[in-house]
Parts: sequence; C-alpha cells; structure tokens
Amino acid sequence: SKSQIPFGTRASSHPNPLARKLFEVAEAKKSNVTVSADVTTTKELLDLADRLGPYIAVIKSHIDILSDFSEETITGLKALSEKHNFLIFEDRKFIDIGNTVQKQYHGGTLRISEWSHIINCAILPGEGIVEALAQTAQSPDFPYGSDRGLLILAEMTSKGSLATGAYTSASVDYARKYQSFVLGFVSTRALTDVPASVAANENEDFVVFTTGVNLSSKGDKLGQQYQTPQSAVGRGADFIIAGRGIYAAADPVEAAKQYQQQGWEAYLARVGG
Ligand code: 5IU
Repeated sequence: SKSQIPFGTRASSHPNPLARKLFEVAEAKKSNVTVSADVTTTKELLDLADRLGPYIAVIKSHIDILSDFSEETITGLKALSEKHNFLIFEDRKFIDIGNTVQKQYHGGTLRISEWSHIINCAILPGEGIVEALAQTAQSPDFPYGSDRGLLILAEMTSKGSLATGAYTSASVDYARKYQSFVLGFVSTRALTDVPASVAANENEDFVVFTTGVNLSSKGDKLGQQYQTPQSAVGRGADFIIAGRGIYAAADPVEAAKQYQQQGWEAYLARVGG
C-alpha cells in the first residue's frame, strides 16, 4: 500500500485525475475529513456545507433523505463545492443489475452523475455493476468523465456485516480490473493483506475511505460501530468519514476543526511528517 507516502507524492503519480484532485484538495486544506451530512432538508445541507466547507475535503450526502430535493439542492451544492474546494460524494450504494444502476446514476430524479464527483457501489450483483457505472462515466458523450470516480464498498462498519472474506477479496479484484474508474474502497482498513485473485499492479494506489469515525462514542443502538480518527488512519484510512460526531455536535464547526486536526495529525504521523 501507498499509505506511508504523502498525499502530494501520490497526487503527482496517480493515473486517475479525480484521485489526484482528491489528494490535492486534502493537501491544500490540510484535511482528510469527509463529513457525512445526513440532514433532511436542503437548507440544513447547504448551511452545513457552507459552515464546514473550509475544514473538510469531501462532503458525503444521502441525497434521497432530503424531504425537499430540487434543482436548488444541486446548484447550491455545486456552488459550495467550488467556493470551499471540497468534493462531493453521494453515498448511494448502487446495488442492482448494470442496466438499472446506469439509470439510477445518470438522469432520473436525482441526476447524481451531474453533481457527485464520487459514488460508491456494493458488489453483490457481481462485476457487471462496476463495468456498467464505469461505462456511463467514461462514455464519450458524458461531459464530466475525468471528474468522476467510484469507491467499492468492501467492508461495512455495522455489527455482523457480511461484507467480509470472499466478498472483500472480490472487491479488491474488481478495483484492480477497473482501475481507471475505481478510486478505491470504503473499508475499515487498508486492504493490502486481502487474498485477491487478480494480481496487484505495482503502481496501483487505492484510496481508503473509512466511515464509522467518532471521537466520543463507541457506537449507536442500531449496530453502528465507531473507531477514532487515530485508529482509522493507523489502520490505513486516507480519508475519515464522520457524521453525527460532527453535525450533531453542540458546535459542528468546532467539531469539524477537531476531527480535521486529529485526522491530519494522524496522517502526518503515518507518513512520517
Ligand atoms: N456508512 C457507515 N458504515 C458503512 C458505510 C457507510 O456508517 O460501512 I459503506 C455511512 C452511514 C452514515 C455515515 O451515512 O456513513 C456514518 O454516520 P455516523 O458517523 O453518524 O454514524
């Protein structure tokens, strides 16, 4: 894994333009924080994005939990992403046959392909889901091609998750097969020791996003399991994802700064800086 190498170096040698941008944003802002903005109105979402924007590298949305999604949601998010230099990650977790996920990703009510830099999918349907999403984003008439990428959901943080073993190994195989579109994984650790069947390419550099990060809680009553920024980064997270730890804090801006500081210190310690 490239986890001991600084983001700036990884940016300069990465073949995927969106991965380069991700590392550059993180370096420029000294932040590896992704805030999971799980609020339910456009106003709350845009308000959070504007207030937390300076301290985060990525905003993660669940656009289908908004009660009032509209054109204004899209325009607002895009404008704030430019204003504060953060990327947008719609946590839609595509999981269907190729023909269906293409329609869910591109067009439809939510028009995810128009505004979300990063998307993710589960590989329960098999390799075809990755191929289908890559085909849409890399089609010659898709205007945002170099600005789009996929994370494969290789593990989950919830208690009793079935995304383990052979499932996680297949995630690594598909990432290797579709390297031009797959940025990396949502996983609880770097997946370097996973016994995959597709051989590693020495230049591969998958980005690890780790969710379930919280400074003050060990979990919730519905099976969520947390680790701290230090623990996540130590296990290989390049980007830490925190939701309630930030947006539900008494002062979300202060909380974002705290996760930013701890996440970045842990990253610097890991790369020996
Ligand atoms: N999320 C997880 N665990 C996972 C995956 C996604 O918690 O394995 I993949 C999402 C769910 C929620 C956010 O949107 O990340 C975590 O929110 P909290 O930090 O509030 O638990």
